[in-house]
Amino acid sequence: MAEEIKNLHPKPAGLVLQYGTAGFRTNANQLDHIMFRMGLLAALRSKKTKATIGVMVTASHNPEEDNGVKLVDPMGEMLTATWEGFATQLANTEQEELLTALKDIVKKEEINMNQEASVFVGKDTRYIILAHKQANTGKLKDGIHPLLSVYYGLVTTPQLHYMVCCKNTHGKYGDATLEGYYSKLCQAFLQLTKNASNRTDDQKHLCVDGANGIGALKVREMESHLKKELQISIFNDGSEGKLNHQCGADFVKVQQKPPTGIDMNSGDRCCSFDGDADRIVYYYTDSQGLFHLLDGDKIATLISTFLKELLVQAGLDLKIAVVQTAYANGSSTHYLENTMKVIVRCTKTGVKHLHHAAQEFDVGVYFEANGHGTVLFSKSAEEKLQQLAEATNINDERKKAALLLQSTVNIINQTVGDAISDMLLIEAILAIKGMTVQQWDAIYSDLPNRQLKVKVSDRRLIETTDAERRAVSPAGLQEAIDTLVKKYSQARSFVRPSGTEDVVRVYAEANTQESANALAHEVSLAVY
Ligand code: 16G
Ligand code: ZN
Repeated sequence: MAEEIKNLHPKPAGLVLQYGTAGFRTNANQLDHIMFRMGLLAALRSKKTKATIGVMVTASHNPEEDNGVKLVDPMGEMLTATWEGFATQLANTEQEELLTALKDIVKKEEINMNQEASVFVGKDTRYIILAHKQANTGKLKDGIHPLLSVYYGLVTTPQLHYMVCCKNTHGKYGDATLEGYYSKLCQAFLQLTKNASNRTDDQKHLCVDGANGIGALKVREMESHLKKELQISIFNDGSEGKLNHQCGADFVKVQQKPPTGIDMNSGDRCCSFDGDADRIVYYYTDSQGLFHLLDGDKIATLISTFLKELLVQAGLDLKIAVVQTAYANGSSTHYLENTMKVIVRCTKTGVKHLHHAAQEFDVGVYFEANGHGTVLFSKSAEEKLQQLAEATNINDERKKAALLLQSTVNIINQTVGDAISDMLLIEAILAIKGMTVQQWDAIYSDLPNRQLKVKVSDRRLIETTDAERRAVSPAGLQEAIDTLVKKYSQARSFVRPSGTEDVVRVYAEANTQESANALAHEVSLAVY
């Protein structure tokens, strides 16, 4: 085996890649050795944790020519930080050092090589689109012994996270199959929507932009489980358009306009997934043709309001919090803190940071403004809910709330943000509350905002603190930003180096769109 490994999938000499915020992501042509080595690393991680590990081949919202890979830890969470470091080391080891690098990890982590390994592998639609002669998963297979792995084929990223968690909790979280996933989520959806009265066909109808990616295929697979309680028109299903090109959640959020390829009438409730279906944003156009975006912040507000009301009705004293990042619109934070009166935490960008912060509460709702998010329930919260749902000595209102909360727990994919699961939850909440998308949008008004990216010679020169809201280097940059921000009303701005692209990102918000645009522009000049 050692000799085989040495010569397989050689790394181009000198190529350096980093396991970033969401794994490796770059042009698909540069990933041959990475796929192979991540297969090896996944097997080691599995031996170390004595559990099943996930490997997802995706580059999310990146353009079609990119690909990527990330590892999923036993409970369906992101790979732990130390192992992200191993992944980067292994990726950048020159070919002749590969065996030594692997042995180093085995030694450092005291891995028992006789322990069996088990790895679940999934992929989005990318490699098919690129029509690679040799599928990227083929390279993974070289790294993991075939008998040790399950190849799920085409799945969304959150579906793979879900399967890994199901496997390692021995079915307690659900069945580790796609069928198990659809039936758990859809049954919960049907339970929840039983509580909605007299829904019209319009209320049951939703337009979904699948970003020409995996999400569209999976929504189609799920449809029959929904028993027409949700009627979905799928656009950008990959049959014509290019993956993520002028469509998908990232495009809609950043461009603040509808995707191409969608046929929407004024007032229609629409949503967009990203390329691997772990993000979702909603939108509609009003009667004047004006576009309205309901992003991750609006989603977090809707969900946390719903949950808080149910907790009160159920008489459950559980600590609920919303976790956001610096990108959260100032209006959303203000509304959550001052009107909703829930705890709000801000963390660095990247799902793992939000996820960890949310774990500190009984009910932790986390969303990035870009639409990635979910809700976490602590073990004790789930137990209390269970007891209440089974109690016989409580009034009907409490009982009803407890049952609704239980179905809510079941509809949510707690392992990671999941466009399909979030969509079902949002649809159920709107149905139960009898709320239109316009009414949801009117809960608070977003402050106008602008995002820009700036190319610099070395983005690592920018270092930040306070959950990326302040720059500590280069010297003078933060002072310059502060001075610019003071020129505008209700303004806020920050800069941070991207974790996925070789750019610096600039965010600005203010009371008017013109001011937000001007501030973003001025701050980007200060970054040079
Ligand atoms: C990755 C992150 C996403 C984050 C984005 C920021 C995961 C699974 N994904 O896509 O949460 O918002 O990076 O990208 O963690 P940036 O650093 O380029 O702004
Ligand atoms: Zn994604």
